[in-house]
Amino acid sequence: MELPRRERGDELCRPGELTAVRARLRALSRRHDLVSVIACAFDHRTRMLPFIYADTRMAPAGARAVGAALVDAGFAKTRIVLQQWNRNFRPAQMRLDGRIPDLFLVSSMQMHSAPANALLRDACQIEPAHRPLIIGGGPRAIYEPWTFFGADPQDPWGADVVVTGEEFVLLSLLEALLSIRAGGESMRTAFGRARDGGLLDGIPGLVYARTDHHGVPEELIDTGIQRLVGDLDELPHPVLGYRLLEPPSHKPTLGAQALPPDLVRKHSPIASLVLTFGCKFACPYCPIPAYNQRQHRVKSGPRIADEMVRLRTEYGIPYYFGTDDNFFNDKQRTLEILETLARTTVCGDRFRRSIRWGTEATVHDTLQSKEHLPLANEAGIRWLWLGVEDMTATLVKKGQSVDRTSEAFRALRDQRICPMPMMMHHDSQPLCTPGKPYGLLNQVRLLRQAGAVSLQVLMITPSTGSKLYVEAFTSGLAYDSVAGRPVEPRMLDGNYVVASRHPQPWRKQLNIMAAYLYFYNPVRFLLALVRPKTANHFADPIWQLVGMYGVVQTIRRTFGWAVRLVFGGIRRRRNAPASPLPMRGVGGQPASHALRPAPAGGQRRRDRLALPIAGPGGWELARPAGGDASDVIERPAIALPARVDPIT
Ligand code: B12
Ligand code: SF4
Repeated sequence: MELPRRERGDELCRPGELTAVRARLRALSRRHDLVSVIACAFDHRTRMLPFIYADTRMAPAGARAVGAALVDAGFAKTRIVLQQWNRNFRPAQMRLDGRIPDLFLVSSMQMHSAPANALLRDACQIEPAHRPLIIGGGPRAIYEPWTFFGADPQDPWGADVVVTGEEFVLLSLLEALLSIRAGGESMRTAFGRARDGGLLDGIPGLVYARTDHHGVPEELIDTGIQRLVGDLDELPHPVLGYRLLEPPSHKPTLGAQALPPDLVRKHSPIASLVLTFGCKFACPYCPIPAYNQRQHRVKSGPRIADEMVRLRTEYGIPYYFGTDDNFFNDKQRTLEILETLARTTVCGDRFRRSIRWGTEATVHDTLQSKEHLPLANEAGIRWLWLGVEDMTATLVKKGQSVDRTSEAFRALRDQRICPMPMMMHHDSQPLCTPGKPYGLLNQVRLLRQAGAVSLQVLMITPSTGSKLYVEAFTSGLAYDSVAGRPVEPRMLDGNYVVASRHPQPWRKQLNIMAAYLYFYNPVRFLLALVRPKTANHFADPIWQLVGMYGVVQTIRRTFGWAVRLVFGGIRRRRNAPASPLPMRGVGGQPASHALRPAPAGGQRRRDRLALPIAGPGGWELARPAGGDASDVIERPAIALPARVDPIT
């Protein structure tokens, strides 16, 4: 189920609204000496392909954006702890400026839920009188805010409030709290008063708990879908966030100083930067268009140039990754960005000599902008991740085909831009189809021939906030456990087969390994040394080396799951994950972020689901079936231990 859409015309903040709240907070902050710690949750068990290097060497933009917003608002005593670099960090022991922080913020993706919950639990060990106000946020919060609240009265833990939106929501919350906070009052107490006085209910994008007198949550209140900031130039500058990073360490406590600017590049040589948000396509397995309320939001060319140049000169960061959903989505606005960057110089040097960057786009839009690819080269683009998914467009149609994909790859290579395909494996796709381009290996081969430098192959997996999400569960497509081992959030990354109708799902798991091994291997490495696919002679072999290391990690981590799929009994789910606590909107409205069951398979719904999908055993089978068969076991379980790996 997708996030509901706000009323037409009311999706965006008014122009200047974020700038105004930033200014008001700056005035307010002079009277409040706040200390804040932001922790970015990271489950190290998720380290494998396709992002084995970028996952730890690119300080996440979300936590940095929150930090930048706090500093910009006047709260300079802020530190960002990345579990990527600090896996032993314990919030109960954190002190900054000699104090227990006033605010403790946790940023988490869904797959990093386990360490995020451990952080929240640990923070709740702090005595209530000194406990910081605990705020949750990030992609997990956007789609499943209830997961930040413990529901067991015997074991209370959790956030005080969850932000289901972006900087504007957080800053609006802080403004509301600081406007009533008495001198010396804790932020948590001020929050309690604001909540009980209804002060938070006018800020869309929050979920908070109403608690009993022991502090145990009784119900969750959802203030609705956030308003999005349309003009991304209003966002605080990302240069601020890099000043706040906690240096890598093995200690549970915080260091005396943040990472010095001259060491930022060493630990985070790639900077992820928000350039645009949104995509005009509507792939049924993707939550992005609904999250963006079908809006396309952009930064201006001059602003992007300023961000990259300042990050390059202040921290020395040479590589950038645009967090775009589809960079070429709007040709005119893309051209404006590219033209500005191509004109910009960095310390007298041409932009593309100093700054190299990559981003994501679709095959269709890349071809639409084909004649502008020389400009993209001038603007410093060196890598383009393309959502090819399935070259034959059997899984989903978004303007790609074997010929069009090859054409786009050739056009990119001509401009020294590395094409980086992202593929989706699905039930109806065989490993190999001799003489036809449908099989997974056939497509990988074609992609490499066309110039692919890296490869992403993921199994199609229910994605929170997508159209198909709830139905993947209610139809019994999604697994609950295999051979007694539960499907955990960390496994929802597409690397594990956790939703399939294939009679031999282990084949799917092995297919992914085979595709990676076919692409990254010592023979190809040697070939890349003599006949690289890239203009830079070293780039192709280096990608091969990183890829080979990644393949080893992927096989090491997922092979056991393949074995379970061979021998184990599969228990399927019949219900989508939902809040164990009652959830409601403000004024008795339904809660916008509570997943509601999909309507029982009427004709209209079936038609819509079947539209982009074809092939036996694929997602078109994901239709509600009658009865609750949550405990259907397809093969007798053998006695494999239901082991759960330690988090670190
Ligand atoms: C760049 C990116 C990556 C990068 C870097 C990720 C990183 N850690 O920096 C790489 C390539 C490594 C990556 C990998 C993966 N990614 Co990714 N990635 C993205 C992408 C395109 C941009 C993320 C970003 O930086 N956005 C910009 C920042 C500013 O936005 P943000 O993080 O959402 O933060 C904002 C708000 O959420 C909020 N916020 C964030 N934290 C907090 C905390 C608090 C306290 C508050 C109040 C607010 C708040 O404020 C921020 C500012 O607006 C997003 C899609 C998207 N457009 O967002 C997917 C996305 C984050 N990725 C996703 C996924 C699934 C993955 C992978 C599992 C894919 C895969 N199978 O390999 C892996 C996971 C790897 C791993 N081990 O962690 C999903 C997460 C889904 C979910 N519900 O958790 C997303 C959302 C895509 C999607 N499906 O919609 N990814
Ligand atoms: S093209 Fe990519 S970003 Fe756009 S809806 Fe499809 S999967 Fe999502």
